[in-house]
Amino acid sequence: MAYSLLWLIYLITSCGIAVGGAALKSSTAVACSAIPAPVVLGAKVISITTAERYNISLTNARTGFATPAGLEEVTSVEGISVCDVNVSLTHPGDDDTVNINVWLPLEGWNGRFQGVGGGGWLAGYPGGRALAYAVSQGWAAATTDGGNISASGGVLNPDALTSSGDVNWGLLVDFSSRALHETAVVGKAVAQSFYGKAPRAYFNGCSTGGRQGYMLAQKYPLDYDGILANGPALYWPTFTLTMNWAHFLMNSLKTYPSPCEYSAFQNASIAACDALDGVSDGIISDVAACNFDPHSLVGTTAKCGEEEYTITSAAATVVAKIREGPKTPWGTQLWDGMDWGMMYSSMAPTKFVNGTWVNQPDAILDSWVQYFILQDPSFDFETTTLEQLTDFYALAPALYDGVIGTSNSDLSQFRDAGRKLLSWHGMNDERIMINNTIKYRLQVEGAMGGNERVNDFYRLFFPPGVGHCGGGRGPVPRGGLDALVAWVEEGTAPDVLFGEAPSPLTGANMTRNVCLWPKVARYNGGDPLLASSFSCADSF
Ligand SMILES: *[C@@H]1O[C@H](CO)[C@@H](O)[C@H](O)[C@H]1NC(C)=O
Ligand SMILES: *[C@@H]1O[C@H](CO)[C@@H](O)[C@H](O)[C@H]1NC(C)=O
Ligand SMILES: *[C@@H]1O[C@H](CO)[C@@H](O)[C@H](O)[C@H]1NC(C)=O
Ligand SMILES: *[C@@H]1O[C@H](CO)[C@@H](O)[C@H](O)[C@H]1NC(C)=O
Ligand SMILES: *[C@@H]1O[C@H](CO)[C@@H](O)[C@H](O)[C@H]1NC(C)=O
Ligand SMILES: *[C@@H]1O[C@H](CO)[C@@H](O)[C@H](O)[C@H]1NC(C)=O
Ligand SMILES: *[C@@H]1O[C@H](CO)[C@@H](O)[C@H](O)[C@H]1NC(C)=O
Ligand SMILES: [Ca+2]
Repeated sequence: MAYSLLWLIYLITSCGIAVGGAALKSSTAVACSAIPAPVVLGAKVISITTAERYNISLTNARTGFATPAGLEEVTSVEGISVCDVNVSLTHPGDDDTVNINVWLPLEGWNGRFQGVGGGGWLAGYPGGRALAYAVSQGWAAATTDGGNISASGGVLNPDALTSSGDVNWGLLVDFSSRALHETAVVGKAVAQSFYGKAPRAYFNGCSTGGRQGYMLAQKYPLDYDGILANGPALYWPTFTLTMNWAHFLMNSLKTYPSPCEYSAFQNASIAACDALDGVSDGIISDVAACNFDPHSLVGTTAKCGEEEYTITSAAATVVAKIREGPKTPWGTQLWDGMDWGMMYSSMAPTKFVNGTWVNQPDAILDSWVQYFILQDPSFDFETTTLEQLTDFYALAPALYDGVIGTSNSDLSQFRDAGRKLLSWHGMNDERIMINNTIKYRLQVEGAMGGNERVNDFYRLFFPPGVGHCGGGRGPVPRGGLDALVAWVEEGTAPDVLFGEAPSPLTGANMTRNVCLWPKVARYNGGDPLLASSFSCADSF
């Protein structure tokens, strides 16, 4: 009896059948130290290093979830043990080195692989902080430095230009797409070697990570079974310029509003438009109905503790033009603007220096102009004229849409292979305007049979009041990855994403279901803090 039970357990484990939710290693599995260098087409593997590491604890592990408080939720991870794998590769002719870091849980593998995306000019975060939480949840996970185009995510490395001052195309291609594909290839291959079984594969990213997810769906549609891609930095060449619009405005109007003045505009826009969606909950959900006029504040006093400012017409003009978005000297719209309700102080930050408020330039944007548009790292964006800016809007997509635009609307391979793309974008994203994502979505709908047919493989959600990858005032979607897994593996397509945040009015826990775009959450009466007081509808 005892003997046959043991035999049965042996049979089950040696066939790699999942027991108790965890997939066990199959008989073709190899030891961590014996994982072979994967074959990566178009690249040459320089090295593979592996090490078993036991009982790792981290207090600052990134969860990959958005949080009401800000971009990055961190948590403690305790006592995980992994096979840590680094694969370095290069592309003959490009003189580059791409480092890929894979963590494979030694116990409790859930049968899945997760590619973890980056942010700003960082393709990812090798070294463990980005992988530990996924591993603690049973995932094998990988991330890449994407060739290391930047060490900080803001300023680019000098080798973004070659020694002769040309654009380092190989490195740009690595960052844009190639290293993302290779991370999937390498991560899945080493997981398969180590466990003896091919994993299901998912991608998880926001901002640059969101762009990476869309790029994978467009260019490498077979790499992942499911892609979670939030707050995506699509149309990178042009949208990145638009992130600099507020800085340009402040410089050209020589007006640098303090965070307190910006807060007064944000509060007044919310006061004017909160109720238009049917419920005064401190959140503007119906942004299209909001016609706030910032000039209505001119002459009033913004007061924050001891600080007091009289709102000037110039400050109101800065805010009005942030909403409007960039225009040429002759008034043609260059790109979209930012909706009302925005946290301006994190989009157009100013700082207090020598008794006065000054611009706080954004290195991500400045380096895009310096290195890639002008190949002149010494160029001072602070002095840009509107004529120059208009030129940049023409040049940037002409030069770079093909490599990093992430705007190809043909997702037919992705769709036909049964892959799923889940995406949300905070309506008060203070870095990437939602119209950027809506523009892409409408392009895909135009190319691929309209809204409902696109919903079969690509679902999009716009949580009201939510900032860039989290933060802001509105309920932040939670559990997107679980929803994606259920969609891929059980076929249950999500119609809502569950969101939560402290109420901006009282701080009490507020829940809300974010509806599948273009549906909106209509208030039916009852407690506005409860998701059950709303239902998804065509209009407010
Ligand atoms: C892999 O690289 C990371 C840094 O990116 C390093 O912290 C880690 O020790 C390396 N692991 C192995 C097995 O070489
Ligand atoms: C794991 O590490 C913790 C401290 O980080 C320690 O208290 C514990 O004894 C370790 N467990 C094992 C099995 O080594
Ligand atoms: C990335 O580049 C920076 C600056 O050149 C350098 O300090 C850093 O060591 C590089 N990191 C890797 C992983 O190559
Ligand atoms: C805006 O409203 C918040 C409360 O939501 C408050 O803390 C802040 O002081 C207000 N800003 C101004 C300038 O009054
Ligand atoms: C977004 O696009 C819509 C439709 O074109 C437009 O009406 C709206 O003003 C745009 N919003 C912003 C903030 O630019
Ligand atoms: C602030 O004032 C100091 C002393 O006059 C000066 O050295 C410094 O450059 C000033 N900083 C800025 C940003 O103007
Ligand atoms: C908010 O309420 C939801 C639903 O009841 C619950 O799942 C969540 O844990 C609560 N969050 C907080 C911070 O209390
Ligand atoms: Ca409202």
